This record gives sequence, C-alpha cells and structure tokens, in this order.
Amino acid sequence: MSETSTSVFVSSDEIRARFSGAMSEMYRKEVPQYGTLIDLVADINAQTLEAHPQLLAQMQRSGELPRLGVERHGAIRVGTAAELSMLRRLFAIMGMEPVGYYDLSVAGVPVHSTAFRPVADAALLANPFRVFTSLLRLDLIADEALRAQAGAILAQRSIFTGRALALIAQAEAAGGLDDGQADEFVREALETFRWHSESTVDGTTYEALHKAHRLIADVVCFKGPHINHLTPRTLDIDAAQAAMPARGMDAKDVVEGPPRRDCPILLRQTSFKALKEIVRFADAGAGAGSHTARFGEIEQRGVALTRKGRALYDQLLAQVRDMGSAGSAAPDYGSRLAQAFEAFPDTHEALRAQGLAFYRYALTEAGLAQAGKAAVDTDLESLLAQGLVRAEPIIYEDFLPVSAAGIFQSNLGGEEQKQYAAHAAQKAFEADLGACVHDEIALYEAAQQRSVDQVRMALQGQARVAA
Ligand code: OOG
Ligand code: NI
Repeated sequence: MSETSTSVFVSSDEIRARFSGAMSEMYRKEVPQYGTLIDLVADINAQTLEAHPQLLAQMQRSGELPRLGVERHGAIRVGTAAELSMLRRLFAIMGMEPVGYYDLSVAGVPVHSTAFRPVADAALLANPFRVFTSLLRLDLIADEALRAQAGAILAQRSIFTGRALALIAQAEAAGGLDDGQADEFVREALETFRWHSESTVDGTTYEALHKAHRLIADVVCFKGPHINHLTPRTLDIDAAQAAMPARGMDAKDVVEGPPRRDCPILLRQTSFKALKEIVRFADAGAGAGSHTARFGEIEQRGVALTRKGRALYDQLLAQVRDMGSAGSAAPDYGSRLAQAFEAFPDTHEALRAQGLAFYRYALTEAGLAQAGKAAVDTDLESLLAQGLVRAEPIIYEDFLPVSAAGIFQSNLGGEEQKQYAAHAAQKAFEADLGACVHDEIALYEAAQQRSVDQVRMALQGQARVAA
C-alpha cells in the first residue's frame, strides 16, 4: 500500500524550495529594497568567485555552488506556545526541524528562539532555507496589567488559515502531500508570513505595548508573524556592505560576528535598517500611525566550530565587548575585534589540527585509485598526509546569539537597551514548542563522523582498520 501512496508525494526538500521561492517573491514585492539586495549579492558573489578560483573549486567539490543562489534565511516572532508548536508542525512538512536554543534576554530582547532548518547533509545541499523563530516572553513584561492585556490580545488571534491547518493535519496523517496539495500548502502557509498594515489594536494600546518594548508591539499588535527580513548569503560581506549605500541602502554601522579572515568562521552579518511603514490602528479615526519592523540582511558563512572552537570564539568576542563600553557601535570596534581574533588560528590546517573546526573528509583522486588496496592504512592523519584524503570545511548553518541581538537592536530603531536578567529557559521553550531542539554542535560532529565512516568504507575490503 505504502508504495503506491508514497510515490505521489512531493519530497519535503521540494516543498521547502517552493516555499522559500514563494516567500522571496512575496518579500520582494513587500520590501523592494530586498530585491536590490538580492541583485547586489548576486553581483558580489559572481565577482568573488571569479577572483578566487580556489573558492570556486572548493564550492564545486562540496556541492555548495548550486545552493548559493537560492540560499536565504528569514525571521519571525510569535506570541504564544500554540503558535510556536503549530509552526513546528508546519515547518516539519518542509523538512525543517528546530535546531539550537538562543536566549536573547541577556541582550535586552524579551524573546527566546530556535532556527527551523533542514538537518540532513543532502537536504542542506538541496536547499538550506532556515527561519529564525522567536517566542515573545510575556513573563519579562514587568507591568502586570499590560502583560495580561498582551496575553488576552494574543489569545484572540489565529495566525494560520483554515486550509493550512487542514493540510498540515492531512500531511501528518498521510505521510506527505501530492503535487497539487503541496502547491496549495505553500500558498496557504505563506499567508501566515504576510505583512498586514492594519493593526488589530487601537493606537493607545499600540503605544503602551511599544513603550514596554518595541518588540512586544511588533508581536502583539498584528494579525500574524510577518516575515521581518530575508537574508541572502554573500561570499564577501565587506564588499557587499561597502556597496550598499551606492544602491540606496542605509547599512548598519558594523558587521556582526567574527572579523574578516582568510578562513571565514561561523557567521558574519549586516543589514539595512528597518523601514518605517504606515499602519492603520483599529480606531481608524485616530488616523494612520507607523511601525518599524522589516529590514534586509546579508550574511557570510564560514566553517562550523567545535565546542572548543566556539568557546574560544565566545571568549574573544566577550573580551572585545568588555574593552569598550559602547559595544559594537564604538568607532574602534573593528580594530579591537581584529586584534582580539589574532588569537584564533587562521589556516584550515591549524583549525583542524587543534580541533577548533569541523571538516568533511573525502577521498582525493589518488585516494579513489587506492580504494580497496591492501596497503591502505585507514588512519585519517596518515591518509591526509599521503594526499589520499582531503578535508573540506563544514559550513556553519546556524546563528549566533550576540549577533542576533545586534541585528534585533539595530532594527528596533533608536538606542533602546532594556535590562533583563539573563534567563535561559530552554526547558520551558521546548515545552512550548512541543519538542526538543537539536544540539547544533552534535549535528556537525555527526556530519564529520559520517564523512570519516564513508572514507573508511570506501577503503574497506583489504584495508586494515586503524588501531
Ligand atoms: C531575528 C534576528 C536574528 C539573525 O540573522 O541573527 C536573525 C529577528 O529580528 O526577529 O535573524
Ligand atoms: Ni537574520
């Protein structure tokens, strides 16, 4: 039975690709500067690949090149556990699972978050679309009456269309969606992420929530969790940042994350500032107001770090931020950052040898010729030394809490800094989500190990197993 019924299902990779494409098209119409950003990044990527044949070759070998042009992440913010857990089910249909837990309360943003993304190697190569998803923490609103009011407003809204809910249930029951259902699912799911210029509340309520925190107003006062940015991946973020003003974009002051390096690590991000948009409040008589929430962002991705590498990154970043009171907005931030990160090795040989970053191992041409030969030793280091195996960086697919906070802050307008006590609550978040989040570092570890196992298997047969 399963053979005939499952064969008509569209793969989750395909649904994700359709959805990501549809979302990009919608956002291009809603925020035209996003279209400009996509064009700019495409130009910079083409120039970068032309100027760096080694990078081109490496991306060809790793299979990353085709995904580059369609790669992007988005972000949304939701208000209730029910919304979050239904999103989990919606994203699951597109092969996207919650990865990582981010506590942003430390940075003055009253949310905690995860990223929905594909986790399997092949799915990441097919289309790595990710959605950074934040849950508002009403418990961090100090004013009790306001907290209750926000909760009551959120309890009344339904962010999914009836058809979307029906298709989610149907996909779960049947194990997939056919071609027509998949298209309908994409159309219906998209509605949840659309911008609505009519607020669900009156102007006074908006102002009160806005005063508690701009982000609270953004989550509570609208019909749904409008997509607030979409981010293409650039291969040279400094070049893209420098070119933004000429194309009419108001770029953020500094690039978040590590400094420019020969071997990019983790993630670097910058954005153009959020646009002021006209909003009509429920008491339309009061006239139109405005809201600032939606922006454009670009990112450059580098190699994923091991726990040891990540600890070093966190330590160096904290050191930089402790050196200057103005954090990343200080004028000497760039030089302080570069200086501190001199302590982070910047060759792939060193990163690998010191266990700071993750690599995917594969047989070279010479290695393939040796496959199955009796003399082959499967000790990884000696295989590398003999040129039979090569190590390619595993790209970081996730986010960085300090950077995310910087992105949030720069797009909330103003210098707003609320103080919340550091308050990681992963267990509560997972209870609201209805599932545990993946440990992102464990995923990279497993990907690296799979590649090692594949190399060994390819050499198997007469090959000795390393002691
Ligand atoms: C999410 C900000 C985080 C990133 O790239 O780090 C983010 C938000 O503003 O909702 O998207
Ligand atoms: Ni982002």
